[in-house]
Amino acid sequence: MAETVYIGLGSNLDRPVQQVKLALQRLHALPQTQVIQYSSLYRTAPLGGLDQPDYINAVAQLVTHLSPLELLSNLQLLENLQGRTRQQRWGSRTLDLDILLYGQQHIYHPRLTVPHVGLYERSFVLHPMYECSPDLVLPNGQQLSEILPPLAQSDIQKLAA
Ligand code: ROI
Repeated sequence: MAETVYIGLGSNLDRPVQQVKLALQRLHALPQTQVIQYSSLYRTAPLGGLDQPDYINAVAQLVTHLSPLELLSNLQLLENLQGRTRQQRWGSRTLDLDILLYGQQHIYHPRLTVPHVGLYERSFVLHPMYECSPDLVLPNGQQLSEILPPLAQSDIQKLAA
């Protein structure tokens, strides 16, 4: 069965705008998967270790026939292609590709937790996701629009296209 999934993209190393744009292009080549749309790019203040550069974040909406773990493996290949080494928790990274939502499913697996940990609090995920799907209902039953933090109060800034 095809599922609608949302992927979070993030980079704060090695020309992050280019890293995220390249990754968005590479999503089109995923097997058994169609890219439906993606958000603008956002410049965001680092969450966690503050002694690191700002991030570029974006969200892509896909429809896929891949299972969650197949999708994860494919995304990890793309991360590796763009020079990601397993880095410190909370540290800088050239490319992060996170499965934010996989349909309305809750997944608890040693390799994968969906919805992504922190999804409900992270404005750098919620705002780009809202741009893709303003009417989205989250797996906990909440409307995305209801939990969207005010943009003015968030450390995030939409980049010009
Ligand atoms: N902070 C921001 N702003 N964006 C990210 O993508 C991001 N990713 C991370 C941590 C280190 C939690 N901080 C982040 O993994």
